[in-house]
Amino acid sequence: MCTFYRDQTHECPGRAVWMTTKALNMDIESVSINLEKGEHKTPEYLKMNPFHTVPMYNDNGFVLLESRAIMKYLADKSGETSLYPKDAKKRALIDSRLDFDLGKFWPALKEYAYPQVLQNKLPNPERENDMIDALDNLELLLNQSKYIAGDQMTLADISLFCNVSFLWMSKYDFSKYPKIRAWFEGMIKLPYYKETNQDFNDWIHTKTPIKGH
Ligand SMILES: N[C@@H](CCC(=O)N[C@@H](CS)C(=O)NCC(=O)O)C(=O)O
Repeated sequence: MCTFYRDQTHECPGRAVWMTTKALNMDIESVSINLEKGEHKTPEYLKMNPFHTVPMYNDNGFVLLESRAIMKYLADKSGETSLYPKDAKKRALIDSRLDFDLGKFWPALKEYAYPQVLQNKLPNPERENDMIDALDNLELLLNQSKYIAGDQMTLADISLFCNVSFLWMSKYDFSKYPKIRAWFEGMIKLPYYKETNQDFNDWIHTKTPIKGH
């Protein structure tokens, strides 16, 4: 049996996997994990995943961690080829954008936005520079093509969308990023956007907005 474990509040990586299952038209059982209640640290969960992270995917005992790896695996398994094509160059471009997300965008978001939104901390100017740099890079990418890795939507768009939406829903000011704004407005028109993002949007609206910058 295949089961996908995601955090109940649907922070960024779990939501990206969930959106991917919908984009691929895959009907996968999902289990909601309440991090605040420590459900990711129960003996049963730790047995599958000693790193106690979500998302996690369990395909008949084959356990996979890391959202981007799970998304790629699901795309390959589904046989659908537009989100993660087989062509070496197209795939390499998507991989490079996903690495940008994992290595640059997500760490900047975690250090800059998470403490403000989740712990009500003041913005850290150094971390703010990293966030601006990551957003400037994203704007540059979207200046080159309609989507993040070319002219069609791929896994890179879904992964980065979930991170950008954390900032967006926390009222970050995107006025100097017209390309990101246009791309984001397009992504929220996806037919499965509401189903996969509503709980997150409701949850984040109960948190502290990003402070002025
Ligand atoms: N790079 C990982 C990040 C996974 C991650 O850190 N998830 C957080 C929730 S957003 C988590 O599991 N936190 C609980 C913990 O680390 O104990 C991915 O993309 O899947």
